[in-house]
Amino acid sequence: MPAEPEEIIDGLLLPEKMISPKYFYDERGSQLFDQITRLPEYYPTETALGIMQDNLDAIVAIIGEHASLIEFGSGSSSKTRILLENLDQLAAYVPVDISADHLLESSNRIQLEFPGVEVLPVVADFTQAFELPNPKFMPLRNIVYFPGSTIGNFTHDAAHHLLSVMYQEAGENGALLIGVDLQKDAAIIDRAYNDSAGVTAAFNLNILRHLNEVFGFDFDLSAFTHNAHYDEVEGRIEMHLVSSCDQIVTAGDAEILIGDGEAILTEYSHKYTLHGFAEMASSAGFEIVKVWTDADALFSVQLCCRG
Ligand code: AVJ
Repeated sequence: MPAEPEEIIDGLLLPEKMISPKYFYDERGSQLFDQITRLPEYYPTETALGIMQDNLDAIVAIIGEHASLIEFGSGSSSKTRILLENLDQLAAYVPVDISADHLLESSNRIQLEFPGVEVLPVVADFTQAFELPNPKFMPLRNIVYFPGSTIGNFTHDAAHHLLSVMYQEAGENGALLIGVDLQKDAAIIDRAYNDSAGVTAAFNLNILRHLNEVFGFDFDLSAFTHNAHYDEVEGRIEMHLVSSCDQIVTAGDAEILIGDGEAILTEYSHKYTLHGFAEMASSAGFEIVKVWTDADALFSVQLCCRG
């Protein structure tokens, strides 16, 4: 990850302080997120995987043979393996991630596991258009894969922009296979981000430890508490770190005053209605060809084609 303390300081000097959720994922943060995915309260991961398993034949048939699978974000999860194991004669697997170390390590592992698939990692910030590699075998179509409902981290404008980038990268005949978390009973969502074991709280606080370690901040982790709550009007989880006293945090020459009870926004996790997501996808050029959900309609996996 490029070192950008100025960007972080700018966010902390705003009237409504914020830190980008991309800073959650240092090594410890990735481990904690892994633990989150196994929590009984955190329904998205298990539900998404269940949807993929239950509809694997249909998903594989729609994607077809000789596709190139382009995964936005790091590709080491079980949601990637299930496709690599089942797609017919994949032309290539192209994981795209901004963090080179993590990307190259996990692509090496995937390459060893799937010697018959050409693995072509791309180090890039996928929120902007980037160049795709040329596989040895010409793919019949590109399938952009974005499984974890990471789209939820983006505001509606940014999500729309990201979908436009995906549209461009999908190319002629291309498609997008995307996980989208759905609006539902607020209590279920609140529980998923306020687990009883406190793993989400530790994940949230770890962002400060990460900033201390990499960018030289002096955050006192014991002076902040985790707060996550579902805003039904906005249709999103808003996750904050709340200061439990008046304090001054420094990084180099910068001084950041944080008041008692003041909150730093660390993450949005937007939940969509089927209609709301379809509208946004179509404004980026996509047509929704198929929507798969679980029996309780907690989560969706959607196939969007270039219209
Ligand atoms: C990885 C962005 C999909 O929004 O649910 C989990 C991150 N944050 N618990 C989500 C997260 C707190 C997760 N995403």
